[in-house]
Amino acid sequence: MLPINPSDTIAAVATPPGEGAIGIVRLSGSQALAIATRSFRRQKPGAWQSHRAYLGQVVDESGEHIDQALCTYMQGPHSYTGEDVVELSCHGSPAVLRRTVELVVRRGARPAQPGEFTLRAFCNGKLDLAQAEAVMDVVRARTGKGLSFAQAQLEGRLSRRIQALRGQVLALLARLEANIDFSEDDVPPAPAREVTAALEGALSVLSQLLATAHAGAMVRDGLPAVLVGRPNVGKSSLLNAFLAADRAIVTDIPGTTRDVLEETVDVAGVPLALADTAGIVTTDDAVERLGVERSRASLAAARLIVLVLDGSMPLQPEDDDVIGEVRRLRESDGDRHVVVALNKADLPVTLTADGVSAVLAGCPVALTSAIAPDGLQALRSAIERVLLGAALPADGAVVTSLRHQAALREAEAALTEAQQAVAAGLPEDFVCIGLRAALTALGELTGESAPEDLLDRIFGDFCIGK
Ligand SMILES: Nc1nc2c(ncn2[C@@H]2O[C@H](COP(=O)(O)OP(=O)(O)OP(=O)(O)O)[C@@H](O)[C@H]2O)c(=O)[nH]1
Ligand SMILES: [Mg+2]
Repeated sequence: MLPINPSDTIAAVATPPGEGAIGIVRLSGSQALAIATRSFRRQKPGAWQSHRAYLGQVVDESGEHIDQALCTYMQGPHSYTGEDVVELSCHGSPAVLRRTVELVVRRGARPAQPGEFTLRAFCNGKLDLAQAEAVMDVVRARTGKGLSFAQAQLEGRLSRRIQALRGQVLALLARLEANIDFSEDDVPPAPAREVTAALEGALSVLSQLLATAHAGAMVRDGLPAVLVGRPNVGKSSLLNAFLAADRAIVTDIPGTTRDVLEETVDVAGVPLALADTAGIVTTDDAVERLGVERSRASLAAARLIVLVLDGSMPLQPEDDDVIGEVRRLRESDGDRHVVVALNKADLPVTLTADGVSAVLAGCPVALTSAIAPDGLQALRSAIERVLLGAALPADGAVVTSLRHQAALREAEAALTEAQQAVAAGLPEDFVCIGLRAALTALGELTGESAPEDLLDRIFGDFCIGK
């Protein structure tokens, strides 16, 4: 998606739908100020200065006041899009915002497409593609860690690593191409040792970046998780403890929860879509049976299973049934994580971690209490370990997007082929093919070589007004 017409001035509401203290209508393009001056009457008329806010009224063609507003003018290129930008900060009323957008459209603006402001920023060189994507990640971040990764990417931390890497690969390519073009002894050939070392350096940067991708994606996208177990072990109590809120009904009657209840929970910066489920049990009660079916569906869909057991009593036959189901699921898909919560640890402990390991080997077991202060600490740490593994770099570049991960893997494969060509003593042309493919893959990440349909996909996913 290249801008439909880059000379159009675009307009959109930039704040969320619904009521708010303030709602902003944003304009970008060469006519932004002209349209604003036709739609906004300043309280103190005068010359417009960039990066100043002016109080006045949004006024329609007949002179009717739509709303009092603050109008901020940002002259290009010193603006978000790189073009002239005007923001009208009105009262956050859906009626005011709709009428204001309709007015500026009648005055010559075009309604913006989703992501079109950021697309313009990208086309005007204000942001590269990875940074543009980070804008949406900042908007959508659900945990503090997700936000700091998105901010780092927006600030250019990943882009700089990629640019440096592209620079190294380009230098090597230039060197080899010079050899091919002037093979009549003018240029000494690059020794294979040197080429190999350069390729190894680039590959090691790629593998450092890729090592962050799994955890980075978890933090950005989260994953579906489920609390399962037989009735009365404390699943709903644990959900409430995670949320520090009285969200799910808790009673001492087995079979309290009938329906699946899902909430987002932040564990070590990973937004878990955590489902509390009905206790899994064989029952004649028709309603409970439907609940158990839903529990099984949530269990099958989860990437993280928190198997809850009551540590204050020995394993019951119903526990064994649930353990068997979890074990089968884990064996059928190794990418599914399981953590055991040995709950009610505030009571005298009967069931131990060793006892659990004897029936379910290889899963971390955490002592939990839904009622004790800090009763979830061990469970949180266990989840962090199974999901994130080794610590992520606090200030380094982290790969969070699957698209970036795929581009880096492509670059890695291309450089590996180049390395094999060197090792096999193939002509330099073969090495150059690999280097060029790596450059294209890296360019797709930052946008230098992004095809139009890729831009369509990326910016089409943005919200309107961003
Ligand atoms: N002492 C103690 N009691 C707990 C703990 N967690 C839950 N309970 C109690 O155990 C009983 C059952 O708790 P729930 O959270 O409703 O259990 P559940 O697994 O959701 O039960 P179902 O919805 O019936 O499957 C309630 O009386 C809770 O107060 C805990 O950590 N310690
Ligand atoms: Mg329950």
